[in-house]
Amino acid sequence: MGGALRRGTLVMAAAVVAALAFACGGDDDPEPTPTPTVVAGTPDPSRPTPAPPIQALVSIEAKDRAFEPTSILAPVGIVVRLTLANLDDTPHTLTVYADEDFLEPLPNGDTGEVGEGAIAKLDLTFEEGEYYYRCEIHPDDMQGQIVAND
Ligand SMILES: [Cu+2]
Repeated sequence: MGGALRRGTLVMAAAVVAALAFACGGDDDPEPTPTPTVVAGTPDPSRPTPAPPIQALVSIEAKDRAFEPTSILAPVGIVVRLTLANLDDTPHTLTVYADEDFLEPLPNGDTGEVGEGAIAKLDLTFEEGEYYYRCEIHPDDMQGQIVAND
């Protein structure tokens, strides 16, 4: 009887040691965080990248040489489609910048000239912060601000 009890205790002790060793082994070598790869340049037409889904829509009008609205709240981290409807009889652009001095245009943030009666779109993903847009043809008259947050 006594011998069987000792054997059981020894087996228990061995199991505890194994569990501790396993726990310690799990602590080192954390998985390295993969660095996001940014692919620049012209997309390869033979391997089209599926566009991310549009998840928010913001409509902007250009009328009487003014934007409406001139202040936009945008969500962070999803694709926001900005449309510019030009209701004037003169061309406008919708051009988005990361700074209020209009020195850092966003990639893919410029519609180019949008003619009379035409509609153009920009698909942008914002990080938290403030962005600024203007018409490149009437930069003093036509400006607006985008505030992006969660
Ligand atoms: Cu304009």
